[in-house]
Amino acid sequence: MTQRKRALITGITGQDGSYLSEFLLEQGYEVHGLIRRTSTFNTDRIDHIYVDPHNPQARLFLHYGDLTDGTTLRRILEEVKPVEIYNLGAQSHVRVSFDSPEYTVDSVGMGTLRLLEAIRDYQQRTGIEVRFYQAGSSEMFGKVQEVPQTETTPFYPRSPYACAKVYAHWQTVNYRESYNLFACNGILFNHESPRRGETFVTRKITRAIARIVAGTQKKIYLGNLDSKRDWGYAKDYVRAMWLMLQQEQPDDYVIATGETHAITEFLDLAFTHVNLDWHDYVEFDERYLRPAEVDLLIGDPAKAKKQLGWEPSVTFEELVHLMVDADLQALGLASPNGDGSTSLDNAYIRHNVGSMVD
Ligand code: NAP
Ligand code: F7E
Repeated sequence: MTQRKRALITGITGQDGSYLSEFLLEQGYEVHGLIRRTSTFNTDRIDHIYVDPHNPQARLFLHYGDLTDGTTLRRILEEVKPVEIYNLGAQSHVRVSFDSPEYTVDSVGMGTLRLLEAIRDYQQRTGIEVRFYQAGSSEMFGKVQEVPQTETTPFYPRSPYACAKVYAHWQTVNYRESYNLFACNGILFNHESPRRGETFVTRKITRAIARIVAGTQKKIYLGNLDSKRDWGYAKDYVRAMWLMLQQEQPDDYVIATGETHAITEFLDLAFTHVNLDWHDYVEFDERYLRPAEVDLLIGDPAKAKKQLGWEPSVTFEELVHLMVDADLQALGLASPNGDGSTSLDNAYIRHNVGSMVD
């Protein structure tokens, strides 16, 4: 029997880590993930795919570790012997990175370097080729120097998080060029889903709407509503990560929809979906402002389309609706479709027949 391909994912408990795990398991991989020890459970997003490791059917395995702990990263690499590594672990909240800059840079920037060094050593000693994916971000474009942003647009990061991602990006390029490592940077624009962290603006809005409909919340407090983002669906974006590592040559790719929308447009679509007017519920709170803002992001995914055959499958409106529906359903409330189906069913299944969990 041929051995299963083994992948290691840092950040497996996050939004993308959970979707990527599902995707790789569907592709027949054995999946290993790095998890942090926390005083409360942090595996909600992957509990549904976890099987006890004593079970011969088990193909998902978890290992305690942290990107700030290089010794453990090396040990896990030796134990797991992965052929693909997806570096998704990060303190990923931009606003929080201004409050906790040192930790953010340590996990995002130095964490990537620690992992790259561990891979370089491992590959040189064993001769086993390891393919590496780095979770880069459109935040690296920050104060944008070009519209739309492509793989060649200069970076202008505007937060400790973005500065650390730029550092990780260039280290990844350097390890590719210096040590012949198969290393790819995905420059992913914002991608959302029902599993999006509750403090990012999209999920904060859709979760609040469900509570407003349920009568348990009256207002939602937000910061700057003027910024524009290129928002896609997370499940589409993890497929792009995998595609990058299946190419003949390593390269860097922008993954985006090519459309940009203001937060007010997200509010309009989301509240209208439940027949409410957002102006009646949204209040301003300056605590959510950032010392420096990224005003406009819009990516050009032409290279990914041409070389990877990748395209987004869910429109902006479908994304907003599927997120609202999922949060309504989580509270046991009916989706406005009224036929028992959800926008997620309608949007994603139409494009990608296959298993889905949300
Ligand atoms: P997320 O939901 O915030 O998940 C982050 C993951 O990283 C979690 O599993 C978290 O573990 C883990 N983590 C945090 N600090 C760590 C550390 N010191 N060591 C090891 N793991 C650590 O993020 P996401 O939205 O899935 O994004 C995945 C990656 O893509 C991140 O690197 C993010 O910066 C990047 N990215 C995201 C987007 C987007 O729009 N979602 C766009 C571009 C790039 P816990 O569960 O224990 O907290
Ligand atoms: O903010 C504004 C905020 O936190 C979007 C991360 O995944 O994508 C994400 O970073 C916009 C900003 O995402 C609130 O000022 C207004 O202009 O949802 P966000 P982000 O900062 O774009 C990139 C690509 C990543 O790489 C990151 O890891 O919304 N905004 N009011 C607010 N934002 C939040 N969070 N909360 C508010 O109340």
